[in-house]
Amino acid sequence: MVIASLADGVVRSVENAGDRISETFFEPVIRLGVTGLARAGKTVFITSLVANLLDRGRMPGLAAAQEGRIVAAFLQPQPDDTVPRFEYERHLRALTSAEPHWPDSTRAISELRLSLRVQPKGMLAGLQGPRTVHVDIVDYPGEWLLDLALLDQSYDQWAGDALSWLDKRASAQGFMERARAVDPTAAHDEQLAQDLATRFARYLGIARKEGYHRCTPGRFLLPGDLAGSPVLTFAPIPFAEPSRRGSLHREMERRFEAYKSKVVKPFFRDHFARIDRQVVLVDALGAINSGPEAVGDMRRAMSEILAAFKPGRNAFLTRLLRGKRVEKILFAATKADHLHHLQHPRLTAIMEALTRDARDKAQFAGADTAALSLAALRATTEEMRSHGGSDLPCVRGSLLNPDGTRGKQAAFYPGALPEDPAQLIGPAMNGDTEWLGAGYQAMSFAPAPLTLSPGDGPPHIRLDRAAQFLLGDRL
Ligand SMILES: Nc1nc2c(ncn2[C@@H]2O[C@H](COP(=O)(O)OP(=O)(O)OP(=O)(O)O)[C@@H](O)[C@H]2O)c(=O)[nH]1
Ligand SMILES: [Mg+2]
Repeated sequence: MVIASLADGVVRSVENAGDRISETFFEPVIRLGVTGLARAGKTVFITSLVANLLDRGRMPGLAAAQEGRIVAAFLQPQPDDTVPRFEYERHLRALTSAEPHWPDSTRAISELRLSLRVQPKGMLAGLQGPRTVHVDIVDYPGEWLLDLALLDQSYDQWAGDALSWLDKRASAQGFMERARAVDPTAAHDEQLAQDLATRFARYLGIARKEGYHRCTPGRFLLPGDLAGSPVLTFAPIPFAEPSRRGSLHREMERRFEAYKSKVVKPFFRDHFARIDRQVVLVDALGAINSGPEAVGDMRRAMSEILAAFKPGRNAFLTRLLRGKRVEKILFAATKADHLHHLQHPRLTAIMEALTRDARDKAQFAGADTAALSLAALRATTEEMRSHGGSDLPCVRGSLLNPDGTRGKQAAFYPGALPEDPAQLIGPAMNGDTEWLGAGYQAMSFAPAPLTLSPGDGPPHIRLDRAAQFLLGDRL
């Protein structure tokens, strides 16, 4: 333990020194983390943000762009050699081809460096030439932040918790039968361990489809190159004294600890601890459409995710960060183009309410936070339609076919979001199974074919405001 924590500290301070030297003597680097739960809109957000920073015609809300002080923007090789590059060109091609389609699901960490040549403003403007600011954008799954809570738990605490919620869910009964039948004191058997882990992972996949967000350990759903390795070959099993050497229980315990030290800690040390600014994307409309349970579960997942941004909550993280903290956190409700702009303030209010507790605490710790609703890639236009004597604010777009292709054009009124977010959060926290009164319906739209004028990036809603909040003060 002591050796591990010393090593964490040393790596961190060397990195700190490196960051500081390059900032003072060379060119400032902003590390921008982009996270959110699966399908929140991370890939589309980064692709459109980068395209709109390269061609800034649609970025009036970004002051440096509006003032004409960004003289050049270009992509460069990223500084981290072992992190996959964010496949910007491929994702942009998907969104802007003649038959545009949404990019594939990504589900792992990736990184991209965008460099901006910026003319300083104020007193120095006339004296200095442009300077270079690097923006390192890091895309990582929000599920990985949920794993932070595991660091505070022993195997038996985690397994006990997991078994108690699995017990209540009908779709987990296949796994539960198997788990109840094992003898934890029997000698470890690799076939059995693999069978339990496979069933457990399969159940987590079902839970995700059922709309549950808190499906830890996070890598069971997104194993990447760890698939099949012992750190992912464990499952919760009941506790029984004594836990003997060589027993199934002891091996499960050992692998759980290995998952914490070889998977969870390195992510926080190598990636999370180096982030300066963070955007947390939330598909709030999707959750509202799925019903109160999904909203309640999302609210809990959000507060667990945001716990990672509260310094002091976790001893490992406190030691790792050593006083460094994320300076700005933006909470953004994505896919706002599903709604007429008249409803956007309500969506933002819901976003604020979903993250209120966590926001208050993060603010208290010195981070500057904001909430807004945006669409990284606008797929609809707005129109008013008269219906039963009143005007309904609608959006129009091409519906998305189940196979991902573009279907017919339709105008759509999703229903009214409540003015008071408590009307959503209340039933969600009470465990209601359906919204009372008028429902809310979501629609999936296909990306629209684009004809971009020179100098313009893809159409969006409030992406410039997001960029101003996240980067504006450093440009
Ligand atoms: N209308 C609209 N739909 C969007 C927008 N952004 C994302 N979507 C939809 O949300 C889906 C998921 O977006 P991604 O950017 O792939 O989400 P992600 O968070 O990277 O998802 P994973 O990689 O699977 O975790 C897309 O396939 C679109 O259907 C947007 O700005 N407008
Ligand atoms: Mg993605």
